[in-house]
Parts: sequence; C-alpha cells; structure tokens
Amino acid sequence: MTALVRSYLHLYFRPRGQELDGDFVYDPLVMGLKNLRGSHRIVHYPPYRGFRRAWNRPHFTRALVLTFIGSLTILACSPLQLATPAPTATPGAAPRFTYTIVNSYPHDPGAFTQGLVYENGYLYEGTGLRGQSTLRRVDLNSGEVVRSLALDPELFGEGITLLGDRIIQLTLSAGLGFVYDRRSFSKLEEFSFTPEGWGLTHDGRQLIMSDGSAELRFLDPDSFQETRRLLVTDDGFPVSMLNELEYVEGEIYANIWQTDRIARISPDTGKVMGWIDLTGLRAENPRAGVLNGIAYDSEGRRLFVTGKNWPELFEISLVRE
Ligand SMILES: [Ca+2]
Repeated sequence: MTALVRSYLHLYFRPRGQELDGDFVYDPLVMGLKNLRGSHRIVHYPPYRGFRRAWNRPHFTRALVLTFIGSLTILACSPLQLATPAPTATPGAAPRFTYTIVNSYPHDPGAFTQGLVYENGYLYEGTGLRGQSTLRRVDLNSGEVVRSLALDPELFGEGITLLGDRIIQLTLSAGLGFVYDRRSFSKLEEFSFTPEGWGLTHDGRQLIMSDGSAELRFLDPDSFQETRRLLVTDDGFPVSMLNELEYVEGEIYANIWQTDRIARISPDTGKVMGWIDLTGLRAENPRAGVLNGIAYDSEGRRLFVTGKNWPELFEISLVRE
C-alpha cells in the first residue's frame, strides 16, 4: 500500500517533462489507461504544449476519470437519490396499527369494489370492470343491493363519494366523472379530469382524488377544477399507488393498491401519520381480490373495510402495535 501511495505521489508531483516509463507498470489505473489507449500514447508526448499535450498526459485523463467517478459517487449520495420512490407501502417511522374484527357483514362476491362510503345504515358502492361497473346502494346488515345503476359497458367505474345530496363517481381512464342524485341515482351532470381516476373522498369542502401516483388532488366540488396537490410521503419517501380513499376524523385514509395496507395521511403535510396492516383479513376465497374499500360512519365512529370480490365486509377497530 505504501508503495502504491508513493507511486501516485510520484506520478502527480514528478518533475515537469519526466516520462512515465517505469511508473505505469505499478499504477493499476495507468495500466488500465494503457490498455485502453495503447502504451505508445502514454509514454511518448507530442513535442508541443497546450491542451492536446495535457489531454495526452495520462494523469490528465486519469483526473477526468476520477472526476467522473467522484461525480457518480456524489450523485449516488445526493438528495436526488433520496427522491427516488421507495417501494410502495413500505412503512417508515410512522406508528403501525393492526386490527380486531368488531362485526362482519355479507358482501356481494361479484362486486369488484372500487369505491365505498357509508350513510344511515347503507353503503354506497362503486364497482369496476368494463361491462360490470355499477353504482349501488347496499343495506349494511343484509348485504342486499337495494338500488343499482349500470355504467356504460365501455367504462370502468372507480372511486365514489357522497357530498350532500350528490354522489360523485370517477371512471378509470375515460377522463370522465359523474354526478348523481343520492336518492334516485339520476345523473345530474358529467365532468372531465386527467389523468386517471382511482379513489375519491372529500373533507367537507373539497373533493380529494387519487390517480395511482403518490399525489392526491383536491378539486372544487362544483367546478371540479383542481385547487391543490398533496405529495404523500412516509419518512421522506413518496408513497405511490394510493387508491380507495376515506376522510376519517381529519385524516385521509388510503388503500395502497395490491397491498393489505392503509396509509393514514395528514391532509396538511401529506405525511403518513400511521400504517394500518390488514394482513389476514382477506378471505381465503380464491375469487377474493385485493383490499379496496374503506367507509366511515362518522356518527357511530365505525370503520368498515372490504375488498374486490370479498364475500364479507368488516367493521374493525384499530390496535396500536
Ligand atoms: Ca371510501
């Protein structure tokens, strides 16, 4: 090691004009350059000064290589690296919660659940898949579908929310949303948005929608114009695949697509304030898909969850780990 350091010092601080014969034989980097450039170009300098001479000197080229390697190292440690999305739904420092089942209710196993809300003993559910998408009102206790509206078979239904007397429903990729009368399900108006519609909820003032990214969009509930975006992060890392949403006691709950986790998100900062792990809740029924339905009874303070084609819907209470 000492000989190697001495050889580098000799290479950098040797008297001007001294040739490299004999030096590069124990310098691994110069040896590498020798192989790349040919030894005759290392040993024999052109007889003039200037950039070309400097360029042809191996220590100049080596400095370029070292600068390049150093730049890569700095880049690897830079904040840009920290901005790289973390694996979806990997919990960071936020508190973790598991659950206990308080009640279970029948749920239509044919319902590809994409949106879920609760009011006055009924669930309002939006289902997906082209040709099977619906908006439905479901009796909580019996699971009976008491009203159903089929969407155009070309459309893929997504998230829904209930705001006053209106039900608002998104579609996946058509850029189209619908507003219905809550009681009759008659269509009141349509609106457009970009890029995709996934989950939908509201905070009493604005609609909040997800699109599968790590950003939530806030929309004016009358004009449907975007008013704000919120980047959701956990321990500094963006959390993508935000799906079905529910506004619960001042927090935004979000299913993380294709996982058994729900993120509890601060609507002010976008930080994940807690993770709910629902592992084990999904039925062993082979038709049952991923967790994808959160509804909250704000009067009874009951939290309901279900999933795509799950045969049951659960009321759960959270348990801090
Ligand atoms: Ca919901």
